[in-house]
Amino acid sequence: MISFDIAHRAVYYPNDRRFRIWIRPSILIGSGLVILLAIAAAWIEVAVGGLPHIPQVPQIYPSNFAGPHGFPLWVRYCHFVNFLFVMMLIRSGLSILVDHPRLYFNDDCTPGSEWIRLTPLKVPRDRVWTAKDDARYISPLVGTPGYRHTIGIARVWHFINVHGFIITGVFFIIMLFDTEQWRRLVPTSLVVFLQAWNTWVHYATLHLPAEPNGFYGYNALQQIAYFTVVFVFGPLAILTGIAMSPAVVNHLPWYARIFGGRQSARSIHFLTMLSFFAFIVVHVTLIVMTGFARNMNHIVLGTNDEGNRGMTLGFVGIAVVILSWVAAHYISWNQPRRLQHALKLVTYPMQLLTLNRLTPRQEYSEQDISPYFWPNGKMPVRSDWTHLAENGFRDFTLKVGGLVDNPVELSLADIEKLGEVEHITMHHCIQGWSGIAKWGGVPMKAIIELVHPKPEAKVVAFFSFGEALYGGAYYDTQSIENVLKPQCLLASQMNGHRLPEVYGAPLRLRVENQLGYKMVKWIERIEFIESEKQLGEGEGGKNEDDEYFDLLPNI
Ligand SMILES: Nc1nc2c(c(=O)[nH]1)N[C@H]1C(S)=C(S)[C@@H](COP(=O)(O)O)O[C@H]1N2
Ligand SMILES: [Mo]
Repeated sequence: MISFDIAHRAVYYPNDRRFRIWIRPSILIGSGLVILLAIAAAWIEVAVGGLPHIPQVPQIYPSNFAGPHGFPLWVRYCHFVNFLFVMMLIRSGLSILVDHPRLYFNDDCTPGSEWIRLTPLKVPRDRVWTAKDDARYISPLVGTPGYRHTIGIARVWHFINVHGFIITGVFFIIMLFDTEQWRRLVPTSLVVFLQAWNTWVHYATLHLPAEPNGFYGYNALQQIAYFTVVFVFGPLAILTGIAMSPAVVNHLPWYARIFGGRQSARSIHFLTMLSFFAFIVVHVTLIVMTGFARNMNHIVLGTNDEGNRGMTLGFVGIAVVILSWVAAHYISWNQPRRLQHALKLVTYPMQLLTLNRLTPRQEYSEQDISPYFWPNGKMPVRSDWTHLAENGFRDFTLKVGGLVDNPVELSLADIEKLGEVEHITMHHCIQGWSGIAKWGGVPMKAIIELVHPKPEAKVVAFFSFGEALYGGAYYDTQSIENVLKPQCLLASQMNGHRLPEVYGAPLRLRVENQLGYKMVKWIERIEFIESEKQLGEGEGGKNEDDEYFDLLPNI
């Protein structure tokens, strides 16, 4: 059970729960104009030439449709479970989104450069404002699990359901082409586009065109809409989701560029969600308006009659979907640890085999460095850290010990002598923002060669001077194997200067194939251990323990 004590309430259920959406006026006006133009064109066409004729869609009528008519069981099954998964993806996605309630088309995420924000707040520039401060509340009626800063559990739902979504999608597409059903969805002649326009002209001028019986075929607009949902929105959602993975983007920076960059991919991911949602609204409206009982029999029972059974069962199906949200809510707050472990069971082995193998190797140029870099985490308040900070960390020593042959205590000057390197990389926070910076420091590999871990040491733990969100010292762990990969640094420099206090002075970790919370700031000491299970709650880090984040966040 997640406690709702004062500290947790302050985070999950803050006083400021206002919901505001701001959209960049040019985007609002631009998209408004496109819609208005399309509607105006329809009215003008009707005024000039009358309502256009909509001929029969050629490809799918009883006379020339070779395969079985109607909706086989697998179509009806996919339709239902896909609805279940998509709704869960939307709800958990909204919880993830409001953890950084701003969307950009640039990878710097400079406040003010967003095209949409779901917060009434502008980022204050006169004090430190962390990305966690910026997270917003969302009602559990809309989001799973909802409230504020529940991104750990929201990700569990998102990633569990995305497996169902992808498996259903792949199965559906294979079956489409294995049967004649693909002919319903895939436009096979250019005439379809003309017919689609004519159908639009009918709708836009408030006429209901004569409907083909969907049991045999769709009108052209419908066909294009269904085609787009299956063959464009679905794949686009998956591909832009992958473009947010630090392991992928840091190995193959060009992959994110296909979508205009990492943040543009996140924006497209969001727009795809909106398109799915808009589709569902229009789809359901038209289903109701064009013979609800018959349509429901088609898709629920696979029959083509006017009885009520499909409708009734359909409502039961909708009730099941809504119950799944209630159940997810209940499980989220009562069994968060089990949920975290359930996801780990699926994704941990799979990530070890796939994303985790991608070695970080990105190199941006000086011009790419972000003018603004969101800070995160609580500045240390411990007196030993503040004293060290007062004289520029000259007296700081880093203790590296645990299961090693040669425990050491190193000053910043000693560390520097191990050989410093620099890289310009993109940082990915779990909350969704990114930023590019130049980091300088000593590769963890050099530290490992110096201390020489014993064979039983498998994990390296980084302990911070700073506290975590709900109190207690911040720490995180890495497998030794991962810190031996390129671009894993104990960084003491940022953008050519000594690491600023806010960004983790005197030392912070950089692990470019994982999310930001793995990169402990204000490092106090390093310890080699057998397993992460020995520390804290045993989940591998303070955020993993307290906020149910993943042990291995390659995505
Ligand atoms: N000690 C400590 N380190 C921390 C955190 C924290 O809260 N405490 N937050 C992490 C998170 S969530 C991120 S995204 C990065 C942020 O690094 P930045 O402040 O340089 O952007 O630091 C990570 N390291
Ligand atoms: Mo983060």
